[in-house]
Amino acid sequence: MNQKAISLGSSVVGIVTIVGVIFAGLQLWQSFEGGREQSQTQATLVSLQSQESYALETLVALQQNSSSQQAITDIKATIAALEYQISIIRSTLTPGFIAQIVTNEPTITFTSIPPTVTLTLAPPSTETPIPVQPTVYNRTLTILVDDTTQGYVNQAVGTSLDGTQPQFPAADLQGGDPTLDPAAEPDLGPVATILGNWLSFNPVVGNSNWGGPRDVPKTWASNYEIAVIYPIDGGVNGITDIKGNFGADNGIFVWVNGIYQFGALDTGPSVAYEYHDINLGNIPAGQNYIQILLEDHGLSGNFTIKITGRK
Ligand SMILES: [Ca+2]
Ligand SMILES: [Ca+2]
Repeated sequence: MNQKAISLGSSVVGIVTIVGVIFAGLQLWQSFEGGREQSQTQATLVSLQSQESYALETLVALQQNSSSQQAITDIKATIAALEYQISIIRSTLTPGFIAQIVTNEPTITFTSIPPTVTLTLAPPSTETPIPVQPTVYNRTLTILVDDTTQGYVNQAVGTSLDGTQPQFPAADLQGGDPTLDPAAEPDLGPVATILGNWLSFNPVVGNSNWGGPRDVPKTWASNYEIAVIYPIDGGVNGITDIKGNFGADNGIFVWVNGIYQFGALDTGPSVAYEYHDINLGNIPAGQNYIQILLEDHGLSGNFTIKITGRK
C-alpha cells in the first residue's frame, strides 16, 4: 500500500469516526428529548386520572342525592371523555414510563346511623279534666239522687278499715265517737281489691262484690262500711250547681267521678240533713258517677241523701 492510499484510508476512518460521534450524540439527544416528553405525558396522565376520580366521586354524590338526570348524564359524559383521553395517552407511553394507575374507585364515607333512641312515654295524666259546661240559660233545678234512687252497692268492706285511720274508728265505739267535719279523703288502699276501680271516671263494676242497680240500704250492720255508686246521666248539656244533702250514722265520704268532694263523721243517729248544701261542682254531658262510702263504728248504721243539680 502506498502512502497516498494510507492517507485516504486514514481520512475515511476519521470521517466515519466523526459521523459516528455525531450520530451517537443525536441518539443521545433524541433519547433525552424522548424522556422529557414521556415525563410530561405521564404528568398529564396523572392529572387526567385525578380529574376522572373526582368526576366519579361527583357522580356518586349526585346519585345519592337524587340529583337531576341531566346532571348525572353530563357527569357520565365527562367521565367517558376522560377515560378516552387516558386510554390514548397510556397507549403512547413506553412500558418504562407507564404511570402508576390511579384507582378510580371513589371513596364513599358512610355516616353511621345512631342507635334508635327510645323515648320514655310520659305517664298518663292522673288529673281529671275540668268539665266544660255549655252555656244554658234557665236550667231547671232537679233532684238527681234521693233515698229512692237505685245504685250499685258493695257490702264486702265490712270492718276491714276499722282502726286504720281517724276516718274509721275502732268498732263498737272502742275508738271513741269522734266528730270529723270536714274529714280528709280516706286511704282506701287496704280495701283496694274489694272495691276495685270504683273511683275511676268510668268505673267497671265487674267485681263480684258489687251488685245492682238495686235499692241502696239505708241501714246496715253495726260497724260496717258500705260503698255505693250512683250513675248520673249528664244529658247533652251536663249538670251544674250540684249540691249534696246528707245525714249519716256515723260517717260519709263523697266523690264525684272519682274526685273527692266531701267527708264528715259525727255521732249518730242520722238527721236530714245534718250536712246540707254541700257544693259538689258540675258534671259534663254523658255518663257520670257519684261514689259514696258510708261508715259506722257502733250501734246502728244508717243514712239519708238528696242531691240536686241544674239541668
Ligand atoms: Ca266501721
Ligand atoms: Ca253508729
